[in-house]
Amino acid sequence: MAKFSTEALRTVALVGHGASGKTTLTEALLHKAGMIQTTGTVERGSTACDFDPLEKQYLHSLRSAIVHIDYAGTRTHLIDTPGYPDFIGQAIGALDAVETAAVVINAQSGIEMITQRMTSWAAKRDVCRIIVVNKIDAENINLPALMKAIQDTFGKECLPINLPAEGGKRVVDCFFNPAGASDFSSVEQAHRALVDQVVEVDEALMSIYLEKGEVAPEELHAPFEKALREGHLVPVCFTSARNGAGIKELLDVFVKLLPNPTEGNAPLFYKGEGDKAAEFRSAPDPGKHVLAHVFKVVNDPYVGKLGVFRVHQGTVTKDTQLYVGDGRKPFKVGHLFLLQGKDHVEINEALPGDIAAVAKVDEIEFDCVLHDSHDEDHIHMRPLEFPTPMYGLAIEPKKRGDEQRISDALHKLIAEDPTFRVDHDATTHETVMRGLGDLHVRSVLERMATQYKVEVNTRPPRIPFRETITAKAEGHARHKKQTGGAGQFGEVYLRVEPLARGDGFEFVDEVRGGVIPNQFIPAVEKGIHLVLATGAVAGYPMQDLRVTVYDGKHHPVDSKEVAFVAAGRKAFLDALDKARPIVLEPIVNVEIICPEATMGDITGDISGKRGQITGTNSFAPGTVTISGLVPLSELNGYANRLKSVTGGQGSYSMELSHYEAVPPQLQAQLVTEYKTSRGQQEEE
Ligand SMILES: Nc1nc2c(ncn2[C@@H]2O[C@H](COP(=O)(O)OP(=O)(O)OP(=O)(O)O)[C@@H](O)[C@H]2O)c(=O)[nH]1
Ligand SMILES: [Mg+2]
Repeated sequence: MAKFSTEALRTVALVGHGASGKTTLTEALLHKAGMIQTTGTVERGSTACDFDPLEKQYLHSLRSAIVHIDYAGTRTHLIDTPGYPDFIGQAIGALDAVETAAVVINAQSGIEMITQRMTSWAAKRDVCRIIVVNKIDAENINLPALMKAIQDTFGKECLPINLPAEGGKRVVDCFFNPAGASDFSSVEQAHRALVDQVVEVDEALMSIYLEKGEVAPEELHAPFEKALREGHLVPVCFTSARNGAGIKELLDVFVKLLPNPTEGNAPLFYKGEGDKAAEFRSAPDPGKHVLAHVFKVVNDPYVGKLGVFRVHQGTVTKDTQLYVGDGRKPFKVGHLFLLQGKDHVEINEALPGDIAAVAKVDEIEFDCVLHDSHDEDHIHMRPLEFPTPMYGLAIEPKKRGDEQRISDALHKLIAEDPTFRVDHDATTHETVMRGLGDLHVRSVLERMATQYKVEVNTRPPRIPFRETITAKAEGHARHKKQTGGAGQFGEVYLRVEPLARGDGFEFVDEVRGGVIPNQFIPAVEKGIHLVLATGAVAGYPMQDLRVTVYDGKHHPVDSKEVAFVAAGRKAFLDALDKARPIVLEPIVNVEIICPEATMGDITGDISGKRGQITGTNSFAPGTVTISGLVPLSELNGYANRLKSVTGGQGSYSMELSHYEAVPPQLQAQLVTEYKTSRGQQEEE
């Protein structure tokens, strides 16, 4: 197999909203470069990147897929990422593996929510950006208006590097080409705008340019890369993945203009822990110590656990011994793979800029750093921020005895996906899986069934209500038991008071003169915690209150731990009776994407659910994003509701905002439910 030096490598992540054509574009690029003989389609499930059975079923990419394109003496490692909001975690992860993010925009629907999000994510991570306007063959599109919208939204540094010609059948280059015919704007103008923008980052070149009025394209290479690195230039290309327009030109942009690993922004690493961590940037030098970052973990049904990594420094060969993070024991690479969708090719070495994979190394986890020297312990990459999943579904095994297999499957799925979580609620005894949305959680369930052959029953999870108090109160209890031999004695006086929302629980010991001996104070606190866990009125854990123990009595013989646990518990219950306890509920931030025509119905619906609209945004013509604060308890079953209101066009995601008191009516209902369930338990 041909070898490519670091300078001959390119790394690109295709990001952007769902259905903008990223997977189809990857197919067209692979075909044009001669890497595949025929182009597959998403609809037929025959593409290199959407190879997973679930992707074929959903007609959406669910995970990032990695291919390589060898073309004109270079190798481009290309990552096709999902654009559906539920699977955005995969796209965020891919940004750490590349020099360039290519933001794909659907010419038909324009700038959409994920277009915007991924563009700002890429900028935040110092990744060079280009914009690819795809589907230029489609009917009813207005490219000049879209170009203006791109500049209005993302800045004047977004400049066309080629332009559609012959009614979108081909594109004409505007960087190396100073003139030519195009469908709109003018090649000459676009060329000049690019040169003007590029020379701005190089003063010496600028004065030559001002003097002569032109500079040779070769002289522009270094400043072009600098402009990309600084975000001073965001080139815009046009393509049709369907009729092939602009595909060769996009490959040429990869080869001639996109940064190789020595020209991009080297990623930020931290050495050390906490405040003492020092920042440094890796050097794309094959002779240095190895630093590689695992940005994707996947459990492949055929090869087992696959750790996919990007080499940032040093050379990884089959014989390299690699440490995983701070692990003491290295593993020998043995087999090193280059990925092409679902296929793997064995390779001998991976250089800085290469994306490769190792199989069956249990210690490898998402986001770990692989290195070849103990000096490199405690190294992390700048942490990525992922959205907090709140969309929940409670699960239980369909078959008894499946618990262990379910837990194993969930562990593997959690390891693959930073936006998927499983919580065990100690008070409700529920296992709740949480993801970013309905499709996300459903895809996990289907994967459990098809890949791991375990099935679970699901139901809406119990809402994680909490309790607190709203008034100050005093409590007192004396615990005394005399049964023949040694007795039990303990007496406690305490005070409770509300704290601000989110302040948790505070325990204060103000006992003076040893009236409760020091060694029994923890027993008093233990008694209080017994009540905290089960609540005062409706069976939910309590928060946001302070308990101060200030007086009591003991007995030299009969005082013991158990007596003070009991006295603490009873005194606390006594105080709670008078402290006007209430139930709190979680409020979530929701983002709903829906067709403009359904906006009125949706905002009305949200208001009817005790929700509050905090903003509406229209990124793409015809589509709006509605943000709001809504009680989580009102959103059970919302996926189906939204589906019916929008005819399946809407989607939503949510994350926790804060806790608030429930309305009195709901409180009364929760208290009754709790009393009934307790009554039943006692009967049993
Ligand atoms: N007319 C036209 N249709 C296209 C073009 N590119 C892709 N499509 C179609 O658009 C739809 C979505 O294409 P995908 O490649 O799955 O889009 P994607 O960006 O990968 O979508 P996600 O994986 O969900 O993020 C498919 O029906 C494609 O056939 C294009 O250039 N022109
Ligand atoms: Mg796709």
